[in-house]
Amino acid sequence: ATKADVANIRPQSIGTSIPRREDPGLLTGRTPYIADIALPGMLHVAILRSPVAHGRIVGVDLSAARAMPGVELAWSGADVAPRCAGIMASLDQKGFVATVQPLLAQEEVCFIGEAIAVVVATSRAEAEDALEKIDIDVEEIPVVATVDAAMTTGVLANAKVPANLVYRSDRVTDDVSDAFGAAAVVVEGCFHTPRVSASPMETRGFVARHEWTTGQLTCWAATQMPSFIKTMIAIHLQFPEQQIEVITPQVGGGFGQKAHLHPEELLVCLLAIELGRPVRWIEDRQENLFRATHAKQQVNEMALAVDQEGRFLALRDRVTTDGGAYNSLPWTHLVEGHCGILVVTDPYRVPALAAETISVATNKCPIGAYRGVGFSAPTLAREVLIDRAARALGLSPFEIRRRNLIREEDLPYTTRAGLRIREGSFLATVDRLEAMIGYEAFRERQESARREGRYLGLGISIFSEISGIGTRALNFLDFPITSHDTATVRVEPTGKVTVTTGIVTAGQGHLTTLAQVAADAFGVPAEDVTILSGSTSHAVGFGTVASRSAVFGAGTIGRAAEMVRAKMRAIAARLLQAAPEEIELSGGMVHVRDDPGRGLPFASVAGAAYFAEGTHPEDFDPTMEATAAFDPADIVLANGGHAAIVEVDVATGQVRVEKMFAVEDCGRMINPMIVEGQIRGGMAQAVGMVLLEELIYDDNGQLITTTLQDYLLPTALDVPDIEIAHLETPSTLVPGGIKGMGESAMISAPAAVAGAVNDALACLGVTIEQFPASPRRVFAAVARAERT
Ligand code: MCN
Ligand code: SMO
Repeated sequence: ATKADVANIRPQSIGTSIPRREDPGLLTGRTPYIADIALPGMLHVAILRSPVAHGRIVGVDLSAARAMPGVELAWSGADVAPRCAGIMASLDQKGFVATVQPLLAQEEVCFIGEAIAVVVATSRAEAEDALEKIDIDVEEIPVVATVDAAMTTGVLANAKVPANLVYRSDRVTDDVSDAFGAAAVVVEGCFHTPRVSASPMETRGFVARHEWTTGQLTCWAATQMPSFIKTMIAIHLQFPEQQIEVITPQVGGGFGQKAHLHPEELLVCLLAIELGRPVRWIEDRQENLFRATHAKQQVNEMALAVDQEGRFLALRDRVTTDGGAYNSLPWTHLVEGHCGILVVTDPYRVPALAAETISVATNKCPIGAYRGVGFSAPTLAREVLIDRAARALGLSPFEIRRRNLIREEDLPYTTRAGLRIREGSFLATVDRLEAMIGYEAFRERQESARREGRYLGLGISIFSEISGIGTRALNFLDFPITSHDTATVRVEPTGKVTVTTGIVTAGQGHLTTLAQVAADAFGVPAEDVTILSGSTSHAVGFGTVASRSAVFGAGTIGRAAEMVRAKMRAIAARLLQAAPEEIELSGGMVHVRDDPGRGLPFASVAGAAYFAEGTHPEDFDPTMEATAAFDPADIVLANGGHAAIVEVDVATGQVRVEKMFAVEDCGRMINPMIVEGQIRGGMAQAVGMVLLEELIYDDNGQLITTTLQDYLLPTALDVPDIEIAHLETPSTLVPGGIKGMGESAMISAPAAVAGAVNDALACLGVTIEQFPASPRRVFAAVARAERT
């Protein structure tokens, strides 16, 4: 067997919306987060962060801070440098400029909020008081506050990044000039997507305890990637990996922000080792806004050439990403623009593609992963342009998409960027969305509203999502990383099932859905299965990122369960006097396939394995557990579409989202309720990104949105009713036919909202290409149109 083998799982519990077992703990506040960890003798960390965007550190005087009450230790960059050189983020790609991010700045600080010094004290309050006594002498140097400045001024944002250029890529460079020359319609735009923060409800946090007698380093981390963090601690601190355990009690949301190795995590380990006492760091909300990773800020200069019938001839895209001062590990600056151009034509037949991406360093917080990684911005630009082309040709937005989407007979279809699309229900998605919306009726309503001075708009977006990301998908995206997960499945003597997994849950409900998978693998009820997750001592895994957990959960559990099933079949065959191949597990029984009456309860067969040697076939190995790895044989693509109806108040510039729609095809759903919860959450974030959220830096590189009063997250008041429909095209690459979907709404719902705003204003000749479409921007655009 190979790690890509697809074991058979017959859906039974899969497909049902059983309640989430994590909810009683979450809803009653009994589930612990990092800030709930209290260890005897624990000390607390406060971090001094740079008040300037760019400077040379002349001196850091810690003497007064060290003399403050309760202070156990104070360090600056000079103290840390001999212990750890910093986080080296490199990629084996031609032209990629690696960066080293020190845990505490040494000679240079490169953005507001970069850590300069740290204090450890008996309480957080004492640590914060001591921070105020630290005397820092930082000589300010010129700031690179924008992409334009990065590319024109000659000032370097980070002395180690020549010309401020971290990466330039032109992997797809078809000659598109003929296509553009021959086009009946060319639509183009310059789309700005904002710098946003994933803003998880629980901020980052890390507790470390080093037991000097045993050498054990135990860490409690709010992370999506515990196994990765464990290995990175070992490598960066040259610490024996077998003596590290990373525990994730419950992660209060991550959305990509916690899918990195953060400098603070290594720093807290060093402090715990140095002090021989447990050390805790909890990020506050302000730190989260200016120092946890930012995301998505980029400009897509895109053009689409279309013929008279509305068929796409070519697409051109030039993406410039404002990536901040360093690369985050492991995703680097490539996480946005570069991934984006590789998926930019996604579900459409586009015969020619010329795409270029550059990523530049600025004196801003480094960007990192955020739900919809790479996809959100180019999808928004593409879908808004498709709507514009439809208007120019007098086609409906559904019709133009129908004419260009990949059809059944095109499969497998390889995009110009080299993405092989094996399956997808693209046309069915469009038809379904059109029916849900009631397109004709909407246009009539839009017309009559307009006569009353009200501006309604409809936007739609079609996507496919690279889900269940493993080695194949990572390599396609130019991350030369091999990834697999393992799970261990054990049948207990009483017939209950214990599964250990490397998957860590950040709110997705894996303890429930993975139990459903394991239940179906053995034909037992889900309540007979327990999922153990949350510690690196359980199993290995790449982490809960890139919509991979459903796929990897099903793959690892499916394969490990198959090994244990074979043992159950061997015993049952002997007891029932049948051949092992004839034995099946279902309905809590182990029985002869075509004769369910000839069977034994699952628990009896399990018990026989442990307690009745006489039932064992010759040479039987009674290890009733197995560990298996999984990594899909090819890229697992889910697909779907979104739509939004908005109303724009042209007198105030205010946009209200009236209703949103989603069609999701993630293959077979494990738990439809959880899938719908994922969609709703992502759609709320889409409303935030397109209408509200923006991290704003001024010309000096000062972040001016440092509270949630300035950085506007969507609330229940901003998120409308959401109607959801499902298509189910099972994947052949994954046990149970499952595909991932955790990012889908942030991949394509932003495009739907942006398209709806543009549709509402099209009759005024107004286009909106800069987001968020705040009242100020919309109002100004309408006023500009009225003047001309
Ligand atoms: N699921 C299902 N049937 C399917 C596919 C998925 O029932 N066919 C379920 C899964 O079992 C899982 C959930 O839906 O409970 C999402 O599954 P999947 O698509 O595999 O994504 P992951 O579990 O790997 O979660 C990661 C994904 C990402 S990358 C981001 S970013 C994001 C997201 O999940 N962050 C989240 N959703 C989030 N939801 C919450 N509450 N918190 C976050 O931080
Ligand atoms: S941004 Mo999700 O953690 O891949």
